[in-house]
Amino acid sequence: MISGPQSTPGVAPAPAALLRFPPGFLWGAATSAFQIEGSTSADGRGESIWDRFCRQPGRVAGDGTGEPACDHYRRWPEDVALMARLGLGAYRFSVAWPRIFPTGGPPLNQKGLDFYRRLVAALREHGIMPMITLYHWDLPQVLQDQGGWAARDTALRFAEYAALLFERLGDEVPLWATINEPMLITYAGYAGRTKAPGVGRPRQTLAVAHHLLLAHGLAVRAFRQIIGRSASIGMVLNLRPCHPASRRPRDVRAAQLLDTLTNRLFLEPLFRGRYPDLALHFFHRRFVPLPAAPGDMAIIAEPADFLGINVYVRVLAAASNPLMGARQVPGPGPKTAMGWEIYPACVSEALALAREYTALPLYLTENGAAFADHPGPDGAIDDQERIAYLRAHLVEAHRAIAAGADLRGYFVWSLLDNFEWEDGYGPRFGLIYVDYTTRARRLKASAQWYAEVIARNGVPME
Ligand code: IFM
Repeated sequence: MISGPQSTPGVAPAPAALLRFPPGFLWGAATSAFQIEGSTSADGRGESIWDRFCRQPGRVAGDGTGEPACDHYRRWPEDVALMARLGLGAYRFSVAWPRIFPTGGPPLNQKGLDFYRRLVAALREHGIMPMITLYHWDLPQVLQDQGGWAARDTALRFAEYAALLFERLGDEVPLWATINEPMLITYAGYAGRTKAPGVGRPRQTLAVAHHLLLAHGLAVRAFRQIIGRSASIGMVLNLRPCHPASRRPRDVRAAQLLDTLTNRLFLEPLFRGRYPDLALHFFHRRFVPLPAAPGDMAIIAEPADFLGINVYVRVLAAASNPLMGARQVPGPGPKTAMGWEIYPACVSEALALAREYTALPLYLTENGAAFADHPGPDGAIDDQERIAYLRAHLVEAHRAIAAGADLRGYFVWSLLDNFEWEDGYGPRFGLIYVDYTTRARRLKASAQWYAEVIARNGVPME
């Protein structure tokens, strides 16, 4: 049910100062399957690593699970109608691999595919461009049981899954992202334990990163064979501009190290076909193996069509003990409900970093913030902090375009409040408020504001 101050967002008189974006700029919002769909065992869906992770006590705040999340699997028509009311030009969502191949590989689960076919058709009917992310962290558990991303075979299984989707949806989906945020999968899911599968083996770091990159490259090759150039494909990296906490040479080196391990470890193989020397040296000294086979680097560097960038934060780095080399220190700025420093220049800095490596078109595939949103006495959610956040970050995007970045679009994270991984349902990132008791949706003030941005193709500066 849609409730609240819900008149279709009107187009107010033009504000005095409007920061105009280039004609055709794509305005979107993003979600991912596990975070919104629910219905985790409906229609033959297989178990994912996040289903398993959520069942382990203490892993997720409030014992949150993917069930029923936003119940999007059943309420998707209502969600598409809301997107249309906002005037979204594009919607980035992910396909749940375990709905397509419940056991990781063939046979196809037709009912799972049909769900996405219907969603894509409805988006197109409303003039909303679908953008599919193939992998947003919900690996079939069966594949994790065989080693997950630490195993080379997972990259081959991913290419098979990607090819199936290219064959079945390739004509209708203009934008495809392969893997979302390989950096977090690598460090939080495998080297660390905070995200699924929660392995906690630092020695798997390079194997996981390499297989994710390989999976991307194999998917790009399959894409060219099946779809060619009539649609576009790219990787989505979360880039974190790294700054030294002081001018001391030790802190400067710490920032360089963190920049290499978080950003360049992924940028350099994708765009230069090699791993950064500093990273190889760092991992070699820690006995972390890199299981690269001959020919892998050429596959990884297979030319894509765009780079997607998710950006939320910068990193302030200080020197630490010799084992780690660097540590992150809190920034001085105001914080979101995630405790993340609000630092809008992270947008222009991340775009500049990407441009060191590629002249491909760029998309900001995620940017947004969690705040403590509550309906007021009249039911309205007046999230002025989010509006200020989005405005400040869009100003930086505009600045980057003026400086020459070929930025083609911007996707707010997120369309809906949703399951925020190990933080459960506490943080609310949505433009649309979700009542977790009734699952009713309600547009926040930021949604109305964003609708105006879209309608004007520009950011009102007052
Ligand atoms: O919710 C996540 C999303 O799944 C990936 N990028 C960051 C978001 C906020 O943490």
